[in-house]
Amino acid sequence: MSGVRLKLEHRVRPMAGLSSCGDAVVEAIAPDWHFIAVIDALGHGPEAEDSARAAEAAIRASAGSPLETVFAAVHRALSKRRGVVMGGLLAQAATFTFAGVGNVEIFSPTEVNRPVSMAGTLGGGAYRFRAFTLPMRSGQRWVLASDGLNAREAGPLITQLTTKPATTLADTLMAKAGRDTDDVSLVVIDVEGAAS
Ligand SMILES: [Mn+2]
Repeated sequence: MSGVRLKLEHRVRPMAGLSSCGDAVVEAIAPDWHFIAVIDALGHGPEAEDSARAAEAAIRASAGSPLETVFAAVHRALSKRRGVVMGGLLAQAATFTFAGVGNVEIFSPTEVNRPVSMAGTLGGGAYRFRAFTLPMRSGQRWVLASDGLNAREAGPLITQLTTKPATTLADTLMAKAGRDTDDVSLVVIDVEGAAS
């Protein structure tokens, strides 16, 4: 993958008072194919966790496939379970592709326009798929998060902590922008060693 390295720092926690979690961060790798996704199953508790695990298994089973195929595989895997929303970044060669379905957040580096997630739910009813091709450069920091993270609070924190280690950012986001009323998941992706 042309010398590029993605350094990930992720956090996942269930909503206050619950032990099972319907959010998940998934990293799946195949030759020239590195996918990082945030999954948020509808609702909370064990059934939501079951959906998140089924979605993760579907991603792993389709590793190496085009992004649209991965989303379709997750959709099919959840036909008898609760639906999920999902956003993911696929790194191939020196390019990212983002796709999202439903309410998931992506925070892009300042010089890159933020792609948008499409309406819908995987596994539930219909969904729209659209992939965005994005530049990959050394020094970029991307953040994917579920709606358990308050995006209006998270955005300024990401800017303020731009020179801090990813662990500091991830911990601060959880502490200051994580909602107690929902499962929370986030992943900080630092791009190292790509052509800039
Ligand atoms: Mn949520």
